[in-house]
Amino acid sequence: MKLYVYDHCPFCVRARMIIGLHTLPVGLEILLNDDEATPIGLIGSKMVPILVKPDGTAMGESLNIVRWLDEYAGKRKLDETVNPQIQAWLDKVGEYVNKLIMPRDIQLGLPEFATQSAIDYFVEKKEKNIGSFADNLKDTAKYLAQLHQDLQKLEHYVPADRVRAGDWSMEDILLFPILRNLTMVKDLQMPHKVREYVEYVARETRVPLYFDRAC
Ligand SMILES: N[C@@H](CCC(=O)N[C@@H](CS)C(=O)NCC(=O)O)C(=O)O
Repeated sequence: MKLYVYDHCPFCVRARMIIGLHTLPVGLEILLNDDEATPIGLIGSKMVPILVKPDGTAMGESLNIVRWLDEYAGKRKLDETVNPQIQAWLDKVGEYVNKLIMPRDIQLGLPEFATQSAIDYFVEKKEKNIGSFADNLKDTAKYLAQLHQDLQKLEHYVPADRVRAGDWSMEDILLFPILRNLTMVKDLQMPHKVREYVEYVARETRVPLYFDRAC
């Protein structure tokens, strides 16, 4: 099987997590961000992740891929329960987190941005949603102050103990990809338990973090 992704894509991380948890034989293929032909040829839209299954058919939509792979692996690992507090936290942080993340996505030397045209494609598309990357970078301190407050709240209900006990949930599939992307923000301070959670999940799912290249 093959999974088409961008490294920075949080939806793709969802699929990578379940592959790592089950150690499934799925090859990772990182597309250039401006490659429209490959995803459109596979699923009819310019969107990743895309899973190509053993029968050669292609499947889009991260949560469908996650559930399909969890089932395919034989013994399901994921509980469907999602703590409403975690969902509310994700909704709140989701309002501004891309302003910290997207301008940094293109500064990390990721394979999907190996060409200038791939970078230009991303910038043009995403600035329509979040405004100028340069302006957002200048506002880093403001968004980081808000994020630090929100992370302090998350510290109270981050499910670090549950995952340590080997119990995995859809909640982790939703939460970890966002926290993983935040590790690319240089002055980020993660409260103790949140950091423990992120590092543990990264290890168990084999999805590396960005701490070493934060900018
Ligand atoms: N609902 C989709 C969303 C996937 C998605 O938005 N992927 C982004 C990358 S993070 C994408 O491919 N966007 C097209 C683009 O950036 O041109 C899913 O869960 O798989």
